[in-house]
Amino acid sequence: MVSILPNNIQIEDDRTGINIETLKRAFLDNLFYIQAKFPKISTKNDYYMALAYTVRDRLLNRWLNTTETYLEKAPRTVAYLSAEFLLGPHLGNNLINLGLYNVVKQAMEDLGLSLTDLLEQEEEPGLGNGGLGRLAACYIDSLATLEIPAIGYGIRYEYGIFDQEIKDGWQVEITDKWLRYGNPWEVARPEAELEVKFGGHTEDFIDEHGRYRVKWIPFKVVKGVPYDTPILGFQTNTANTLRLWKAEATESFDFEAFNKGDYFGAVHEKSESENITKVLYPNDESYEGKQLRLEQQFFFVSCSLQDMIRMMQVQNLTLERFHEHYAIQLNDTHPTIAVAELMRLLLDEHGFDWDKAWNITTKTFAYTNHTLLPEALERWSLNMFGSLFPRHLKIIYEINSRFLDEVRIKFPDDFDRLRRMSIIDESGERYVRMANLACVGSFAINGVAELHSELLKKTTLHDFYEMYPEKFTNVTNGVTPRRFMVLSNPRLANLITSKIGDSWVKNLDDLRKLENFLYDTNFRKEFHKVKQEVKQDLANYIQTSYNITIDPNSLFDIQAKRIHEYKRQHLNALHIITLYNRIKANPNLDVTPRTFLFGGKAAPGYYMAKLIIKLINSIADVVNTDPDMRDRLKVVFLTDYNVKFAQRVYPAADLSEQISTAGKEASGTGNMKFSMNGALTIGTLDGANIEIREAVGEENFFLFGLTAQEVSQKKAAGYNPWDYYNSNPELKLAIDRISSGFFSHGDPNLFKPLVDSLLYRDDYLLLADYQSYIECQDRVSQAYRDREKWVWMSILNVARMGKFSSDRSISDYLKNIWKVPSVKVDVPEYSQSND
Ligand code: Z57
Repeated sequence: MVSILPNNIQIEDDRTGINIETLKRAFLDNLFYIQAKFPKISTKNDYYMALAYTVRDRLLNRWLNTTETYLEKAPRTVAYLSAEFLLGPHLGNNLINLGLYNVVKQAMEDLGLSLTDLLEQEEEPGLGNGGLGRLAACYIDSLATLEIPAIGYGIRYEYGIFDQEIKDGWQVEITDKWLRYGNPWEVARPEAELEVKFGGHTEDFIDEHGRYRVKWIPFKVVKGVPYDTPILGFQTNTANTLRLWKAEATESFDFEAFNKGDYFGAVHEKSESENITKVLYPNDESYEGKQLRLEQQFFFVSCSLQDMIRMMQVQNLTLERFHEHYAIQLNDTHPTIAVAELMRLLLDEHGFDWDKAWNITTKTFAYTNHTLLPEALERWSLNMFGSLFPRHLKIIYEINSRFLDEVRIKFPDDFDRLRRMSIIDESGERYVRMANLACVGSFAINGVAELHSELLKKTTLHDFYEMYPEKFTNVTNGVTPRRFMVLSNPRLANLITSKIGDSWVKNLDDLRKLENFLYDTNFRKEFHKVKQEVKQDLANYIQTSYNITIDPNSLFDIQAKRIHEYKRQHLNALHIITLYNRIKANPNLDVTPRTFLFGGKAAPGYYMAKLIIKLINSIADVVNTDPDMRDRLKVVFLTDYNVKFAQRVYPAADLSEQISTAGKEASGTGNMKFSMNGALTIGTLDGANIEIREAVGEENFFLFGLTAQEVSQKKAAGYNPWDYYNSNPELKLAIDRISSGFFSHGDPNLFKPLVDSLLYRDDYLLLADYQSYIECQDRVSQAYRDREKWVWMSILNVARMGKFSSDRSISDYLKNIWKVPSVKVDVPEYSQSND
């Protein structure tokens, strides 16, 4: 292939060389020339930055050659549109994917620095809330690893998910200033800026060919500036691009206002525009209907679609083939306005007629649904939507009217069905229903685990399933073993590799080979030793950061995820209280020592979730200091749970809590990360738990609770939580302990809203599942006493997790939805002559 460099330019060895001396020289060079520091006056951050640039330099060859290959070959491309990418720190992951982890570690040691310390220094880009955002990050990793031409499009939030602090047991939110010290992983591309319109009105006109056309005269125009980050695959040359958009004011706007002599007005306009990408909305699975959020969605969608069109024009491809060139995945309904925006671009800006534009559009988009919770389904007030996007509303009306004609033909005289399926909700104040738009505008619709996809067809999207059964499919979620095994748990990864080689990192099914070592006592010992060492690491960390001593020989029982009533962190709390009560009643009871660890953020406006955090911390205060416990129970709420911290937590777990009410957790992905690291799961038949249990074997999984079907039957039959409260003394005592003020310094009011919600509503059936959960936990405690057996089960969990690699998920998307072939990227060898 042709070199992308002009002949007379050499890529310097200091920027590409990977032997240890070169790496050290390059590092010091970057420290000097980029950070403008020398070792004597360097901060830890200077060292981090110097190393980050050294690693980035070694990515650029692959990145630019990938870009050039795509430009030249114009291959079919996946565009993954997501309002969130919860990436986590880049440095460690890039070292793993480049295969440079060990040599760089050594190079740093030679210079008297610790790689672990430098990795700690990175502020992670927390551009997401939880599962959905982290899934997007795993998927772009796998797309690059599988050498698929792909681009991730999203928003460059200036403030990502808030940092959590705990004050007096309550969550306090602190703004996440992640860009404070600069971001060495991104490259701004101001030359590729685009304009996005908002508000105003439309005008109809007849064009020079006598055709009816529409013009959108906006109220304001905002600039979108792309910031690109390379996403390198594991041990491949493919480095795809994550393109995140930042909003800026247009010069023309400033200009107009300045001309009127309105200096403050101009500056105000500027900051208004830039507000669009200021901050991530911190709600996971509940939607707020805020105008700025809708503006964010349209902003990044419009930028991304215009960008794709522009790219095709550069490549001399006709837009008639847009759907052949791009497969666009809508990550939930957040980017769904793309259906209307692509129609607008094709109709108004590129002169297509309706049928042609609609044909292209509906062959382009595919939609992933991530939840059945009604409160998470997006619907925008028609007034707001119409005043921000007058043209899109008209387009949606037209889509809807044609769609409802189709429904009428398939289901004559079924007026209720028409009302339910309409993209416009007309039952009261009028709304645009984004899930309906996504279903109508996409050629594929998928849920994220088997059960979830089945329930979608039976409930939330039932009408759409009857209308378009062929669109529906399942893609069970997966997670990347690079970040969540190799990087986060090097001890385990090295042990595995020493037994079965390293092919499992790319072919996770190869972990099955571990089953051959089950009968090898030595291997089981080593496996157990690794788990204990990792637990010791976490114990040390907790000792230093929280000044709480926890015992690595106790059972580490961990629930780490967003705080939500359906995830039932408070059911876990009821178990802790039950154990506490048992020991109080019988201080010499022979209990299995346990350490309960919690981590997770509550949405700032979600009062009940914040109260659950306060409850856990209040229980911890009592349990951790009660001498009767004799250190047999410890409870720690780990502050500010994020990707960086998650990487410490998953490896150290013995028990993974996946205890959502059946039918509520679409998939879960933390469940996979724990299991891959050898934790056993206590869980309900919900989301991907079901498939995890199938994979690891039911004898290696602690199952409890009602099934999704039983849950809905029980609710239909009129569920009464008091029946359970009154008939179960342990349950009653646990709840009474909370309501009496035992955990709140005698204040019976503090937790009253929580207790009342359980006794009077219990939407998530904690009381119905309590007994089953407690009995299951008793089996867990028994099982942990037979450590040989436990280790056995733990090894089987690791060995049988192949299915849950995001590489498998992406292969499913490719085969069943995207149909995008892989493309090899060649990277020519440049001069390596300096050594
Ligand atoms: C989110 O993190 C998820 C669903 C949503 O609708 C929103 Br909004 C945010 C999560 C689900 O709760 C998980 O069960 C799932 O594993 C994850 O998305 C990825 O699919």
